[in-house]
Amino acid sequence: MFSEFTPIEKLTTAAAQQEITHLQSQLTTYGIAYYEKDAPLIEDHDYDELYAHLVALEAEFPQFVTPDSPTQNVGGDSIKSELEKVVHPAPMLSLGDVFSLAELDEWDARTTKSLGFQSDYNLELKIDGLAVALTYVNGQLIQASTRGNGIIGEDVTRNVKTIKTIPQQLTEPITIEVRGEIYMPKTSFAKLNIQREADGLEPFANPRNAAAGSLRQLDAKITKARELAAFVYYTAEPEALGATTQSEALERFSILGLPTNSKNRVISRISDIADYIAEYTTKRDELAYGIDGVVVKVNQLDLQFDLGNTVKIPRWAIAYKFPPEEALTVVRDIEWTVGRTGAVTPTAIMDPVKLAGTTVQRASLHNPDYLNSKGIRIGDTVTLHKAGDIIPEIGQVILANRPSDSQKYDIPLKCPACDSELVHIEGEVALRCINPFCSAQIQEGLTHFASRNAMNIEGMGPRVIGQLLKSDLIKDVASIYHLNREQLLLLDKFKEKSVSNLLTSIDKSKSNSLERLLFGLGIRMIGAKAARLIAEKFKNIETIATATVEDIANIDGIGTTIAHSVVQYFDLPESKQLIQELSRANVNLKFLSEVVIDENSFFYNKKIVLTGKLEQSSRPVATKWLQDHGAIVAGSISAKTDLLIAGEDGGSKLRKANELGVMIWTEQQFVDAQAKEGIDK
Ligand code: 3BA
Repeated sequence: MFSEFTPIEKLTTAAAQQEITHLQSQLTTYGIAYYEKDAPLIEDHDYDELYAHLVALEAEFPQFVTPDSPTQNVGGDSIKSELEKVVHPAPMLSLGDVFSLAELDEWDARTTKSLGFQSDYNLELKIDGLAVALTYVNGQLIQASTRGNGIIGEDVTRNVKTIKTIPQQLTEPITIEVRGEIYMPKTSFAKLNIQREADGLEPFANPRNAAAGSLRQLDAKITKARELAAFVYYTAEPEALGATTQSEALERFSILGLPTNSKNRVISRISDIADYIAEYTTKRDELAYGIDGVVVKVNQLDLQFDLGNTVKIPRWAIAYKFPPEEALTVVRDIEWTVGRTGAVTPTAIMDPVKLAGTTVQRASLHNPDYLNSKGIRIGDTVTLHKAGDIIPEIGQVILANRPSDSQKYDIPLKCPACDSELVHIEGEVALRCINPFCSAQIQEGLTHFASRNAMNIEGMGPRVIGQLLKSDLIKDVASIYHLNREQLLLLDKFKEKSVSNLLTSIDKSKSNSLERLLFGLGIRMIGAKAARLIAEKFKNIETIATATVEDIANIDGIGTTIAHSVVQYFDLPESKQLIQELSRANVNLKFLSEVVIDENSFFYNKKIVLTGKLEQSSRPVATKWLQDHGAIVAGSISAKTDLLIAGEDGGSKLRKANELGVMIWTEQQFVDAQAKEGIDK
């Protein structure tokens, strides 16, 4: 977008000075927003482009390089948080980056020339997270710190200790400092932003910012409630590890129990990176985490040492950044929807375009401030990309393409569903409808109650709920349990069979464990995870309803805001009445389940069929294991099946899966994947 810079050779000295000063101050502002506030003002790629331009200008006009230029800082970021400071035993460097294969070839040529021969390279996916250092003494995790400015980081030990995939203890009693990347899985990122939007908060721009914002908290409980994960990829003390290459170091990390990314590959010529890039450009969508490029490292550690580091970056590693996947489209409409909490959110409806593997037509505009800051008007041509590799997001308006008759877009003053006056609650960015009888809020609340992660009432989606409300057959969640056959038969397209199916799933939902109900009630700030923690601690709804803010905030992973919200909810007479009605309808109000389903599991939400004889396990055991990991285990193959696990003598299911092109695993592949769960994810 900034390619319209004046070519450097055409600049006068005065013009260059002006441009350098301007870029320095611009990049400093962007740097603070990104590193300290975890809330970037511009796209990463645009920052990189501006930064590269400043580097080029300063190289040509070194007289204008000031000590406080963003290019002169080891990391470009200063540290102003309230967390304790930690001095890194060895500086944490940055990675140099390139944006084309041609630049990568140049880097390879320099490296080869320096060494005098061609070295092997280890390729790693470049995880979109933030760097941390972990110190283990005699195998025990004793300190964790962020990178900070590379010299001084922030102490995040308490926070990191809440991350499940980072071991508190290694499998061997060694003393070592290791470094890696903390990230937020894509699904966790998407869920967190949905919850934040419902809570009237600004969503995070991407998983990196969400991870940084979650980790750099004074209250470790907040970190715990977020789902963070990590990959370790570096130590400055390879002797302690007993590794001689980067790829061996990764294997050793894994043996020590540290999470490592298993997608690395050793190549002997730089041109071999093309296959790797092509492979992960395609597979990018399926990964549980966001990536923004590939890191190339000289594989032999002694050669890394020979090449050494500059002040800022190692000479033996480089990041190849993926080109931004961007598309142009036209905004045709802005739709306003009322969520279950009354938050009214705008969505841009655009001409459909292909973007990073899917067709996109809608992008959330989050809230009025966001919409205003982008300055979007109906009819505008906009750039579109995917935040954190998943969420479609508008970049900017192409003003040159704005139609001459376009009008400024006005934010609505009234609720699109119930026409009552919308309000801005202090401290929130969201616009809200505060009418408790708003039909859209009721509809959304009921849909949420019946949804898969809440009461999981199959067949009771938004369409059915809409009809039930319209025909006055339900008014609140308790009334779902009073529905009968005759009433349901009145619904559009409902026959004996569909009615009895729906009644069965309603009935089944009565025996759900408490956390599903607690989540389904739609209490402000209570996501599925908080609901689970609260249900597990208090065991039944009566105890929760009478708990104090302090009791609730005592739970690890629950902060006082959540605790207040719970207490406030159960203080309402309407809530007490609702619980009584649910109890009378025989809805279970106790905590029952013991398994936590990890939504980042490979198996989560996958439709899986088993066939043939299993040698290393039995059908019921495998089925239970799959269900505990969130899979939907079905009896027969269809086009919707995600995976067939085939033991000996698969028979007709195996044939059918082959015909339909369903993915097929041997039992050994399944066993290997089982072993990997919780390591790689
Ligand atoms: N490898 C980020 N730096 C990385 C150790 C070096 C390095 C990275 C990397 C410097 C990733 C800069 C911040 C830093 C630890 C300093 C990776 C990734 N290697 N795979 C060569 O996946 N994002 N980032 N981290 N020390």
